[in-house]
Amino acid sequence: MTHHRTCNLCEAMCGLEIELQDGQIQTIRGDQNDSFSRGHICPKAVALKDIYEDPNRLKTPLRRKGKTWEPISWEAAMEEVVTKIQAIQAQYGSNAVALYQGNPSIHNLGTMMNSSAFAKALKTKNLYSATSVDQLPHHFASWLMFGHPLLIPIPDIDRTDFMLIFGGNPLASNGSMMSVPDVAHRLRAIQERGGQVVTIDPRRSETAAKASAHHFIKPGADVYLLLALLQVIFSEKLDKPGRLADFTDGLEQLQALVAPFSPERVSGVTGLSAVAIRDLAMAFATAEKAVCYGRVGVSTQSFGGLCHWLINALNIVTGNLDQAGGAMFTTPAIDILAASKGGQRFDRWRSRVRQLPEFLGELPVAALAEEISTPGEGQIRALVTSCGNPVLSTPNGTKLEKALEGLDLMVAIDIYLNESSRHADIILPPATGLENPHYDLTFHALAVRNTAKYSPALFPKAEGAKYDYEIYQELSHRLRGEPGPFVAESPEQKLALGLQFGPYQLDFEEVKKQKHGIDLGPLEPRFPARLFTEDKRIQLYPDLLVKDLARAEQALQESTSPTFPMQLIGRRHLRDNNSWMHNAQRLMRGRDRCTLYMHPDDAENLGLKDQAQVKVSSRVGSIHLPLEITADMMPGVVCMPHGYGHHRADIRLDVASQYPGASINDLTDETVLDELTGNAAFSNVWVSVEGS
Ligand SMILES: Nc1nc2c(c(=O)[nH]1)N[C@H]1C(S)=C(S)[C@@H](COP(=O)(O)OP(=O)(O)OC[C@H]3O[C@@H](n4cnc5c(=O)[nH]c(N)nc54)[C@H](O)[C@@H]3O)O[C@H]1N2
Ligand SMILES: Nc1nc2c(c(=O)[nH]1)N[C@H]1C(S)=C(S)[C@@H](COP(=O)(O)OP(=O)(O)OC[C@H]3O[C@@H](n4cnc5c(=O)[nH]c(N)nc54)[C@H](O)[C@@H]3O)O[C@H]1N2
Ligand code: SF4
Ligand SMILES: [Mo]
Repeated sequence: MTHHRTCNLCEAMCGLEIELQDGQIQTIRGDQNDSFSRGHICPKAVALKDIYEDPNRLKTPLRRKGKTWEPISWEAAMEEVVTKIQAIQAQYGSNAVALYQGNPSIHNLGTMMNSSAFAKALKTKNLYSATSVDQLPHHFASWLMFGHPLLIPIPDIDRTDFMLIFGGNPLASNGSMMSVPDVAHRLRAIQERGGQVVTIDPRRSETAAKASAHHFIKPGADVYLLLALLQVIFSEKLDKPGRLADFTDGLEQLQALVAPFSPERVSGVTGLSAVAIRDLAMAFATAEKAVCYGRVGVSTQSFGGLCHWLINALNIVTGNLDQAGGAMFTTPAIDILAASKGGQRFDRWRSRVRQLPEFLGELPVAALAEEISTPGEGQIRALVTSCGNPVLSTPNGTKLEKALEGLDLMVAIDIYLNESSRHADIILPPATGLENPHYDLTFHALAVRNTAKYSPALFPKAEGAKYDYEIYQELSHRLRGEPGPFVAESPEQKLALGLQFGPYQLDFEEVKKQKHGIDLGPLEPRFPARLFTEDKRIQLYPDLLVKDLARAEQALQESTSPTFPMQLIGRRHLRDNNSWMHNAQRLMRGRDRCTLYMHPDDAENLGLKDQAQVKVSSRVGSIHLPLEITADMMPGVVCMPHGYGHHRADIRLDVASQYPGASINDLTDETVLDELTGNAAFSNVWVSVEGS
């Protein structure tokens, strides 16, 4: 039997062709007929089989019993979770319970459709997610400029002549905030049609190695480069917003604002020569179709909000927004934007301890540990995590780990007993991956073509297991104290309605029949109609962002610390997926990937040899890992992957425990944020390195 589905592990939405014999998976290949991915897959897709078959994957609820765990029934687990949450809220108020939602939430239809109702049923303002260690700046800029946090510009990669990439490494990540299967081919095609791909990155990444040009930049300095690129474009009179000028406010103010940021002024702070900056600006502005795209490297830094504003500005000023070959907006078959309106989304309440503003109803996860461990009115006493591993994925994981130990109750909705869920009192494991039907609500809205695809479940859920939507709905039902027995509602009904009332009015039964997906065409210009701003105009000069520029000006004066003279940045590897796929043996073969990259000159100055064990320290802590000397690093900058640190005792992960690595987030600093958006600033962490 052959089964077709979409891989739900990353954002690329690759079509898979899975061969089964006697109920066993024989092969997992790329689906050549998939309308979007055209046969592309990466090694992680094959690990879907490993996750399905993994004996360490949890299938029944667990309750902590001292240092061990006992399986319990769903009824007992649900009852205990809800009774304890209600008791804690009765005693300490509803905000004493917090929720943290991690990355796989967005890759899971049942979670996508039910977790916000669950959050509402918890009646708490203490909502946290991986968004604040990832992409808040994208949403912030889109909200202020286009009126909706989800109206994200997507590079029209298949038609552009010039793709300028800030802080993204799609050859390792397969693209992000840009669903783009087989990105390597699509980037090569730009070059083959005479165009250019240029990367700005403190590391000569896998993508940089294939690009037409790469410029090293000092971590966190992108805001200055972006200001200077705009300055050159205006001063050389290369600004040509075209039809965008009819519905854009603030062009002249922006021109005045960037005027002081000449290439000469920012050369030192960015590490690019003034000539290189000027040439880059001219090349971008004179390309017929160009797009500037920024991702994790410019979102997870102190000026993430400013960076994404200025990236959008660069596309607008050069007439490349909402234009073929530029940064465009999707028309997804289910319009997730329609469900929520624009309006005030920021600073409606603040975190208790550090007074950090809420955005989109969430608080920065960098504040979670202190909200748990600081006594006083409003202290968090109970935490529910869902699809998340914050001990490894949020800044100063060590501090969070200690805080978790002090909770009255922790519940983890998770498929593994891992670094975070091991602190839970109760773990509720849902069916996952191949056991779930799938539709990418979010990623169809972020894809480089308009597409739609539904995947049926391949396997039934394990006996006695629950689907994620059943868990969320039942917890919500009980928390709300609804009368009568609980009846679960499958996500398919809502999916059918979303498709029927979406822009293409698709019939769900028809969508189901198209097992290779439906291609709904290239991205089309959508503005001004699609704008969510009240006056249907683009706001190029938003107050909050303009004011925040003062912080970047201020930082220009700051000097480095002698104790921690080097900057630490992160990286991703093709065979890692954040923190949670290291239990698949086939992904772990080969060389140790959890190493510290360092430039040869720095290694020589420090007297360090390749493969030596080194100690890396920051304000927050120290870790040990092997050194890898490489000229691909910018001098003064070191780099390691995130998602490792599986040495934490007593977790039952057979393979991952053999590849513990060290956690970068035992070094990253929870006090270093993009102060405007609340996003963690992983690229602005200063460290020292010594032999160990
Ligand atoms: N220093 C540094 N830190 C980073 C980053 C970085 O670049 N540098 N990147 C950040 C980014 S972009 C992200 S998105 C975050 C990710 O941060 P998190 O989302 O907190 O971490 P993940 O490693 O994705 O953990 C996913 C969890 O979900 C569980 N899981 C998997 N599938 C399912 C499922 O179907 N249902 C349920 N209920 N659980 C499931 C896994 O077992 C695992 O515990 O990390 C961030 N942390
Ligand atoms: N294989 C694999 N794929 C993944 C994931 C994974 O863990 N593994 N995670 C998924 C997730 S959750 C996400 S969010 C996406 C992320 O997708 P990407 O954004 O493409 O992720 P990275 O590979 O981390 O690329 C970030 C780049 O930014 C650079 N960088 C770091 N600091 C700076 C800086 O200050 N300025 C500039 N200009 N560059 C900087 C880094 O060197 C790196 O090359 O990937 C997704 N895909
Ligand atoms: S690139 Fe992403 S979607 Fe495609 S096969 Fe790999 S993990 Fe799955
Ligand atoms: Mo992410």
